[in-house]
Amino acid sequence: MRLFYNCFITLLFSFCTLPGIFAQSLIPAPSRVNPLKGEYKLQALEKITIQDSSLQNEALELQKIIQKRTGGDVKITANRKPAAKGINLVIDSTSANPESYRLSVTPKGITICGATSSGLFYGIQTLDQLLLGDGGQSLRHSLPAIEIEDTPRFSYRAMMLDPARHFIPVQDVKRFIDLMARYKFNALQLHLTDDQGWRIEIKKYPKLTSAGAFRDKNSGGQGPHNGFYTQQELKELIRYAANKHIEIIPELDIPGHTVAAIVAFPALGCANMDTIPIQFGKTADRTLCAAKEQVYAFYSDVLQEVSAIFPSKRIHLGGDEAVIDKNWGHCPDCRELMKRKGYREVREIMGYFFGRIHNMVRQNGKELLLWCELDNIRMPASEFLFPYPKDCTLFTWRMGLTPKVIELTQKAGIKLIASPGEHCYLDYPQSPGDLPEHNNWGMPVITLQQAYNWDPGYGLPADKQKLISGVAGLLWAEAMQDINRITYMAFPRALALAEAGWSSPENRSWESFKIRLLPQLSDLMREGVSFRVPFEIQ
Ligand code: TNX
Repeated sequence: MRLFYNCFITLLFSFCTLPGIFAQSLIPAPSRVNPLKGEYKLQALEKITIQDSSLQNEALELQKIIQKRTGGDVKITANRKPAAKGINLVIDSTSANPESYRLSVTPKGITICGATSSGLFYGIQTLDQLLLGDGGQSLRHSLPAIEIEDTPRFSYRAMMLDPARHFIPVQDVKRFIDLMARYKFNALQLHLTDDQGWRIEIKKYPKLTSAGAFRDKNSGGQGPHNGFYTQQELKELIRYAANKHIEIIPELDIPGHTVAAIVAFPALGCANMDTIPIQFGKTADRTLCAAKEQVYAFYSDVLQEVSAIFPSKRIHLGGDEAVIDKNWGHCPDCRELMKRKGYREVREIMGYFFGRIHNMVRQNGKELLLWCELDNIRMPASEFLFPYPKDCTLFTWRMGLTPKVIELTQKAGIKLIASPGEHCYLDYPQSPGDLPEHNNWGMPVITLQQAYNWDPGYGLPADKQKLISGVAGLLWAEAMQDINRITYMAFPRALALAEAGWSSPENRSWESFKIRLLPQLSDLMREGVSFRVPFEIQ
């Protein structure tokens, strides 16, 4: 009898993760959904009960959701004992995964039980999506009884914004954070420095922003080419994101993508580089000089300030697309360095450069994140060199190279975040002929279906994918001038990515996703979020 019962429950669970009336708007798909008998009448909903005031932030999030979805005003009360009525928010720390939760709706009341406040927050987002229902009505009066158990597949689920190329005002970043939180993303990477702008206040070097953050001299300091975040603004943004259970990770790209810094402080570049034109705002093949002590002293100061602003344990320092032969290969100081160190090839300087920088990162108590560049590898295999240290995390990004990068990082014991060009580059067009209107670097199309049809673990056996800690969707902004364009490019592909990062492969299917997407699109439209209507899938 018990066996029969277990089989029945298993069958029911697997049935219910397929498109069905019970979970018709849930993105990302939860681990288990179990429909129960009856419904909960929302008119009876008067209060949210929390165990203690440490859950006040989550209760306030839920209170806003209830107001928005039902029109009702509910009180928040703190009480050790769960209440017999209303919604109970509780912590059950016995769960192994800090982000997991259980949500149960019965005719008597609603309980959300999180492993931590993060798990609870995700349970609240799921309840929000249940209240959205099929998206067809704006206010809801009842909820079907249901039980949901949910745990994320990956612990790192990120989006990257690029205010360096076009500045994004703080209130727009907050709007984007709100959207990320709804789909259970937990990290926002901010690409703060590049050829087109230096966007973070550094108190010791005010010229970085006075010269490096304003590339349009004719607009009175306004507009998408100009602007930077003060340290105070960043701290406020970090606090805002933390309330939405999102960690902000700063990125300062080095040694390439550094024109804005070199414009402010020309001595940071290699000597005798006048042959490479430097035009602020345009990508130029300039890099930092790897031989000058001044460069290391400067970044030591910068990293100290950045580390103090961001509580995140991680800092991203780029490492991509550095045109080293043209710079280090021709710079007398770098050639002298090569001689001193006995290097035969220019690319060996990269190990020296990041070796020194990485020590500074460690001294600040942070973990180094980098874009993985296979160009840095010396071939053939007999001379094989994978120059990344064990205690960094790499991002795989170049088109088609991810399986190779997984193999290499696995061998070297290095953690990996998956953001391959062919699925995660949300700056690429979503259909042929669609935006962006200028396509300087020949971007391929990434349809919603292509963004969705992706297993970040590449179907590998568990032990071969255990170092993959998550996914990241990238919104490079050379061609995005404001938040409306950013959300147009991000959505709905970010929902596909959210599901790749959160849901297990056995709970995912394109057919089911297409159905669950529709209520989400109505809701984004109701909220005035600009997104691309994926008319090709209907
Ligand atoms: C490559 S991805 C870059 C970015 C560009 C992007 C455009 C990476 C590590 N570097 O600097 O913005 O392509 O798609």
